[in-house]
Parts: sequence; C-alpha cells; structure tokens
Amino acid sequence: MTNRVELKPGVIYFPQLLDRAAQESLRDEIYAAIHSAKLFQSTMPRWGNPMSVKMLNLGPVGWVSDKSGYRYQATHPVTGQNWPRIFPSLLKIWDTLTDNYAAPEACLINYYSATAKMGLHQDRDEEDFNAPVVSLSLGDTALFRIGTSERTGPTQSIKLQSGDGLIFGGPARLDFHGIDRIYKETSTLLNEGGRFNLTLRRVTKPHL
Ligand code: MD6
Ligand code: FE
Repeated sequence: MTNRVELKPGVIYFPQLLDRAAQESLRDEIYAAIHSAKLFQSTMPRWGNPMSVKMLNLGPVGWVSDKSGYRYQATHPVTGQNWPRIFPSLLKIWDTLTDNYAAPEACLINYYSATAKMGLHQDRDEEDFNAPVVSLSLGDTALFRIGTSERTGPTQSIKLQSGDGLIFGGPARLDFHGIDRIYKETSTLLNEGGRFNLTLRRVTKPHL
C-alpha cells in the first residue's frame, strides 16, 4: 500500500497511488469511454455560462449541470444514451480505499485544459453523505484548495500530481474545495496535455 497522509480529519491523500503502468491503463480506458460517449460542455445553473471543464460520467447515474440546476441523471445530456459502465479497475480502487463501502454509482470524469479551473464548491447533490468521494488525478499537476463547510472559511492547498488519490469524507464531506490552476506540461501521460480528475461517488443511500 502506498503512503497515506491525513490532511485533516476526513481528507486522506495517497501520493502516487497509481504507478505509471496503472495510470496508462486507466488513461486508455478513459480514452475508449470518451471515444464512445464524448465529453460534454456543462453550463452553470441560472446564467448558463459554460464551465471551463469538460465532463463525462460512468455508471448508472451521472452528475450534470445546466441552466435548470445540478442533478444526477441516467443519461448523457447530449446523446441521451446511458453512461458507460464504471471500469472494474476503478471499482477495485474504491473497494480498497473505502474498505468495501457500498459500490459507487457515479464516476465523474472532468477534463481540464491548461487554462481550466474549478471554483470553490461543495459536493452535495448526493443523498448519501456518509459515503466518501474518491478522487484520482491523471496528467498535469493541479493546485487543489480545501476549505471548511463555510465558503469563506480558511483554506489549505495541495498540488495533485498524476497518479495521486484522495479520499474526501467524514467530517470534511461537505467542505468547500476547488482547482485554482493547472500547471502546464508537468506530465507526459496525456499527449494533448491537461488533466483528468475522476471522482467516484455513492449517490443513493445503501439499502441493507
Ligand atoms: C478536481 N475535485 O480534482 C476536482 N470533489 O479536479 C473535486 O471537485 C472533488 O477531488 C469531491 C471530492 C474530491 C474531489
Ligand atoms: Fe468536488
């Protein structure tokens, strides 16, 4: 098992959770999924401004955002098709990091170009806040900022590199967080540059 660094209660950082070979195979699985299902451009609720990040989901449901709000839905907003399945390799990582918590139902894939960022936000569209969110980074390094459950609370920052993992749960599950910037050309994993972030989520409450 790799290093495990508790950044604060509920936030555990796993530097280099995935070695280069694991990163390459995950990258290739992502490319195959994107080839069949296509990234889509999300827009912010209400005003409809485009987000700088492009998205795709895997799993029975996926997270989408448009003028009418944020929600989980079973189909791709552009094609109307079901989302591709969550890769078995990802389910295995989830089981290891969450100690076999009920299976994740969504894997949100975010793609950041060198200039993309993500504003401070909470992940609160899930019914089950007992489940942690598991995050994986591939490609260029990103500056990740974590605050508190209040938007204006103090924050700490950490650079997430290709292959790093993060668990976000427990008392930190509703903490604000975001990506301030991408460090261009810091990884050779993606030919086109930029960064993928995958977040695995349990959406509904597990039934006994
Ligand atoms: C990113 N991550 O790393 C954005 N959300 O690109 C997230 O928004 C995130 O890393 C919930 C839990 C972990 C995360
Ligand atoms: Fe998030």
